Parts: sequence; C-alpha cells; structure tokens
Amino acid sequence: PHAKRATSSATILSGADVRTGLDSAVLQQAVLDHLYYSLGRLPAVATPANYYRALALAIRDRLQQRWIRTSETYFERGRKLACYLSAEFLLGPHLGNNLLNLGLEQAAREALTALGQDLDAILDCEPEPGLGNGGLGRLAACYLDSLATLQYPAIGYGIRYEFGIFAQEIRDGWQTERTDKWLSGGNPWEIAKPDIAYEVKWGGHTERYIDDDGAERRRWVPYRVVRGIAYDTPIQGYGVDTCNTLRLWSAEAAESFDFQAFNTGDYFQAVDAKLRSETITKVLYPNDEPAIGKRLRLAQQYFFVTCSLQDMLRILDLAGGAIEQFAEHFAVQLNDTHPSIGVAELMRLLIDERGLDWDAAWTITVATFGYTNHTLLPEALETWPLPLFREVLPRHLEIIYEINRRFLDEVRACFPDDSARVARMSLIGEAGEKQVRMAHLACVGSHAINGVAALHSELLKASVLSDFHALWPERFSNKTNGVTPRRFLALANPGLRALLDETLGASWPVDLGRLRELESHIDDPAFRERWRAVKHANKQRLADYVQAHTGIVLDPDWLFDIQVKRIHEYKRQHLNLLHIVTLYQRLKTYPAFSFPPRAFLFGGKAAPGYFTAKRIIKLINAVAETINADPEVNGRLKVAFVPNFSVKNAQLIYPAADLSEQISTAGKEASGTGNMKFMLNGALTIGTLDGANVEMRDEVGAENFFLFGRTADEVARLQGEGYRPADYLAGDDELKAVMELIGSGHFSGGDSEVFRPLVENLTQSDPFLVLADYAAYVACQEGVSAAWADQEQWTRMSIINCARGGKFSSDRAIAEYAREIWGLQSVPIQV
Ligand code: CR1
Repeated sequence: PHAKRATSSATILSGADVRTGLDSAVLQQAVLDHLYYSLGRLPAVATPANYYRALALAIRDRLQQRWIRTSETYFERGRKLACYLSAEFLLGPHLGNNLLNLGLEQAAREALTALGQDLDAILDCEPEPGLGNGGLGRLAACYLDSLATLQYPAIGYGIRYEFGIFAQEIRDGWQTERTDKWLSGGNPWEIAKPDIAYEVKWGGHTERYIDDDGAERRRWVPYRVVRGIAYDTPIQGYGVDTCNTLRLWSAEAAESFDFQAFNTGDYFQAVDAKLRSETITKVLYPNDEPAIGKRLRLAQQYFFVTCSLQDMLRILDLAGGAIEQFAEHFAVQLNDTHPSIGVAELMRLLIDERGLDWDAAWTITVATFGYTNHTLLPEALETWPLPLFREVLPRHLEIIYEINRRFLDEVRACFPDDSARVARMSLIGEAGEKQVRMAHLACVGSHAINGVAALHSELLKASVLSDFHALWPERFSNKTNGVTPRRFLALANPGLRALLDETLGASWPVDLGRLRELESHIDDPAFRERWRAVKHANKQRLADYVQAHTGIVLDPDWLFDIQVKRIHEYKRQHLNLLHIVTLYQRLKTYPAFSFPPRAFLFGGKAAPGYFTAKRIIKLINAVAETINADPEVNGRLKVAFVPNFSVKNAQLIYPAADLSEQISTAGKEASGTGNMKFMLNGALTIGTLDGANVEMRDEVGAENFFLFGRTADEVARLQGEGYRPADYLAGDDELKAVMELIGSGHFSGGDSEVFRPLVENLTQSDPFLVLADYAAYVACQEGVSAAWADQEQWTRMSIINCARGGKFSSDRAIAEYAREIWGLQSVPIQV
C-alpha cells in the first residue's frame, strides 16, 4: 500500500527532477527510483538496508551538482588548493551528516515515513567507514567538514583501506577483534575513477645515466610497479554549495608488469603478484600511538603519498601551470609523520621526472609542506631501519642523504663545533641499528611546524623538537585542535540543537562563539529545567543502547561519569578504575557511606598487540561484573564497558555525559578532542592540566572545571628525581587496600594471577604516575559528588561549559591553518 501511494504522488510530481529535487515528495520518488533501477528491488521486498542504500544514492545525486560545480570552479579560478595528506580519516556514517549539511533531514524523514520506513532505523543501517584509529583520524575528518563549510578549496588524500579499524567484541571480559568489512554491502558514497590512476614503483635499484642534454642524472629501476586508483567521496559543507573531495587510493596490480609471467605460462605466479600488490591497501594498522616499523606500513605510506603528489602534478598540468609555481598552487599538510616521505618524493618527482635542479626543487618543497605533530610519546615517533628503507625506496634514500648532507652543513654553520647537536639532528639515527628519522625529515622539509594544543606546542619546542626550534624558531606555531559542531552537536544531540536554535537562532553551528549568549539564560530556572530535560533524554537514549548491547541497566537519574577514548596507559583508564574500586571498598566497609549514585561508563579499543591495555579492559569488565551483581553496592554504583567504541556510538555517548574523564598524565596527551565534544554537549570535565584541557579550563574558569594532579613540570621533575610508586603505596592505607583487593582475585573469581601484571606494573614502575595522582584524583571526585548534589548549580556549570566551547570548533582551527600556514583564500561556490 505504501508503494502504491508513493507511485501515485510520484506521478503528480513528474515535472520535478528525481536527481535534484529537494522536497519530500520528490525525494520519495527518488528513493523508489533507486530501489528499482539501482538495487533491482520492489518496495514490497525491500529491507531497511535496501532503503538505506536507495536513500544514500538519492542524496548522493543531490550532492553531485554541487560536487562537480565545486571542482569546476576551483579549476576555473585556479586558486591555491589545500591538500590534507593523512593515512587516516575516521569519517563516521555519511548519511545523517549529509542530510544535516544539505538541510534535508525533515524532507528525508517525511519521504521515508510516506514509504512506511523510519529514518532513524534507516540511518542505523549505515556501516561506519572507520578508516582511522582515534583522535588523529577523527581530526582529519572534522577538518574536511570545516574546510568545505568555510568554502576553502581543499582535498583530502588518503588510503581506501578495504578493512578499517577492527570491530571490538568482548568475550569473557577480554577484547577480541573482528575484521571490519565495511565495504561488503557496497559503498554508495564513493565514485571510483579508474582513469585517475598512477604508477607506484617499489624496490629495485638506482642507476646513473646521461640525459639528452648530456647531463648526468639518476634513475630508479624498480623491482615492482603497482597502480593506485582514485575513489572519490563527496564532503559537503554545511549550509553552503561547496562540496569538496576526499580522494582515497586503492592499490591494483599494474597489469603490464606481470606480462612476462603470463607469457611464460606461469599464470599462478602472475596472479600471486597481483594479490601481493593489492595487499597494500587491505587493512588499516590498528596501532594508535606506537609506531610499528613494518614494511607493509611503509608501502602504504609511500603508496598514497606518491599517488597524491602525482595527482597534484596532473592537476597543475591540466591547468597549464608552470612547475616552478607548484607551491603557489598547492599547500600540502602532513598529518603527523605518516605522509612525511612526501618530502623526498616531491624532490624525486621534481628532479628526476620534471628535470628541475636541486635548489629549485628544494625551495618548492619547503614552501609546499607543513607538518603537524600529534604526539610527544617517544615510541610514537616513526623511524625506519635503514636496510628496510633502502630495499623499498632506494632512490629516496639517496635523496634523503643529500638533503641531510646540505642540512647538516647548515647546522654546522649555525652551531660550530657542536658535533653532538649534529648527531641529534641528523635525518639518520646512528644509535644501534641505523634509522631514517621521519619527524626530522618532516621538519627539514616543511616551512611550518605545529603542535595541536598550546601546552603541546610549547613542550615540542622544549623537548623532542628543541634542536629544530633553536635553528628555525620562525617555523613553529600552535594550532589548537577543534571538532565539528555539526556532527558532534547538531547531529548527535538533536534535543540540545532544538533548544539552541530556539534560544540563539539558527547560525550557531557556523558561528560557535554565539554559544556565549547562553550565559544570559543561566539564571532562568525554566531554561535550566529544559537543559536538564535534554540531558535526561540523552541519558535515557544511551541507557537503552547500553542495555541492548551489554544487558546492564542504567538509571538516567544517576550521575553519568564517562571515559571513552583509545585504551592506553598514559590515558590512565586504570586511575579511573582505582577510584571506582575505592568507592566500592568504602561501601563494603561502611554500608552507610553515602554519595550520589554514579554510573561509570568506559569505551575504547586497545591495539591488538598491546597486552597491558587489553588487561585494563579485562579489569574494567571484571570490576563491572562484580559491582553490578552485588546488591550491597549496585544501588549506588554501576559500571559498564560499551563495546566497539566508534564514531557512530560516540554520537550517543557524548551527549549523555554529566562528567567527562580527561585524566592523562600531564604532558602526555597532545591535545585530546573527545574532551571538546563532551564540553560542547554540556559535560563537566575532571582532568589534569594536559593537552587542550588547559585551554578549556581557561575558557570556563577554574570554578567550572574539576582540576587535579601533577602538572607537566612536576611530572618531569618527579620522574627526573627517580619516582618510586612504593612510597605512595606505603603512605596511603586506602590505596594499599585497593591494590590488594585487585591483586587478591576478588574481581576475578579468586584468580589472583590475571591482574598480577597490572598490579606489579603500578606498584613497581608505574610509568604514568597513577599512584602519584591517586589521592588528588579521589579527593577531586569527592568535590564532583558534592557539586552534583546541588543540581541547580551543576546545571549552571553545564550550561557554562557548553557556552564557552566556541573556541573548540574546527572552523576556528581551520581558519588559523588557512591564514597562517597555507595562505588560502575561500572560494564561494554557486550552483
Ligand atoms: C593525540 O594523542 C590528539 C590527536 C589529534 C593524537 C591526541 O591527543 O588530540 O592526535 N595523536 O591531534 C596520535 O594519534 C599518532 O598520534
């Protein structure tokens, strides 16, 4: 019956364009059209997943004219293009975001209702493109959103991983990993462009030759060649016609190369070579901070970087631009060191393939690149063993040696007789096995170097990159991270969106400073009541999700205390746990002990080979199981681990938080971005003076932030003096009892082995000062409980946290990059 009704209204509207029309009746017709022509389904047999795909295709049609017009305009206008090179883009589902950015949510809802479908159920069918690990990849996705919304000519370049970040399942409390087959149902958003393809050389050797002009040159004779094929995804700006491109490269065997094997009859060897080529883009490496040093990872990095740079050269040629003008046409940002091989690759392309001399090529290269550092953790700084590097990229090693020779001459000229400095700064590390240091290559080859929060940028200059800062102070700046308020506020929190629209008007998503105007309403009890009602509904929505996925029942009247992020020792999920066990122990010892009931939620993935992190997950689940099953405490305490933390469920989690846990060891979290998402959704933060927490606290004021713990300086001093966790244990009976309880097997059915490694880690070395900050943390949490008891005051603080969050829009961050690093002008698009 629905289909009949639809067909008849479609007939009435036969004049409207099924590909571009924006009202609900035409959308409805377009969905039916795609069901029929693109999916080969009649409505009577269509599943929700079919409807998802049909609607996605209908929406992609509506993006198409904006998308093509945007590319065309950039080409005609010939303005500078920002190229964001990133091995990760953690996009999250597209459909809801595209509906939001196009202003089509209402029309889509009506169209689906008329077809007997529920938009929310359809949205839920979209598998998430999880092409990233955590903050770094999500930041890249937020930046694409802001670039399009601010109408900047920009393109994202990355890798089309066939399998994104693994899906996490919890079995018996332990993390298990399942491959993420996000492409198995097809991807309605991407368009393959097999004609945009480049050769990627690999291995082999280099040789000298004499060119036509009699000059001596070098060339690369590869062992293998693969092809990179472009897959384009539209990135629609909010409320504008700009639709930029995310271009992801997929590896294919270069056919001609295996002809030899085919001709000699070795068909299977040829097919095998093809499979090996295509392995390059198979899977995202699931490591967050530590670098991994695997050959395939280097292959991935070089693969997407050379395809992207070759693409820029093609675009330049098409536009008739001179090669000498390359840096006027492209600003290339290196998202961490993952794409930093681009420095050597651009030199190779300019010299070996375009015939420029060294100095001209070097001037262009440095003017082109900017480098963003995302971490101070030493184990995360990428280096490649020299033999591996030479085997894979022999020509690049020659180029890097030459860059290094000239660079170290410059260092010697500035700092005579300082051979220690020369050794420290060299692109080649000589300690132990020789290594190529990618962060050094990125610094030498970029005119701009930045950290991602004020504290982090200062620490960079003072520690890991201090020698580079001494040489080129003018290259350094800070660009504090930001997040997109479209996905993480408007889309994730429809209740709050409605309240903000009503209170502030509709422009706040593109002018986030306007949130400040909320402050004039904090003394209005009716407004506070509505604020609480929104939060309560969000908590109920999350509670439903948690119950469906874990069976754990949460009460939305309780304080929701949430820590979601990658599991890592420096992020200190175990400090959070020690607090929970402390409360548990107090309740067990003094049943009359009273505090406002709290639900503690955790979520996050551990790198599959990071055993300590996996044990922390097990401990969270073990504590949860014990507490949730104990009637003596479960009226005041609940603990839940939300499996498979992803962008999709993050959109349910941030809006439901009362308290955001940002408790890393000071000096270790470069910025954090989850902290900002919580803040914008009205959570209060308990945190250390780390990363962007510092700036968040500056914005909201000390009285609206729960601060605890040692500062970065104090951490460094304590570690320098020789930190002994045993001292803290000896001085604190409650902490001692907590550690003993965990070690005793109380949370593990009597098994005293399973958590022994964690207990020993904390009591013997405690590299992230969990015990040193424990007492301050527990005391600070008591302050949280006291504040929660006054709901009116808590609501005021919640409103202020949202109201002062404007600085943390990715629009602000991108405007800074555009102005201060890229020299980028916005180009309005008219369809
Ligand atoms: C940092 O740990 C930061 C993001 C984005 C992460 C986090 O603090 O917010 O980058 N670093 O800048 C990272 O993933 C590989 O390094």
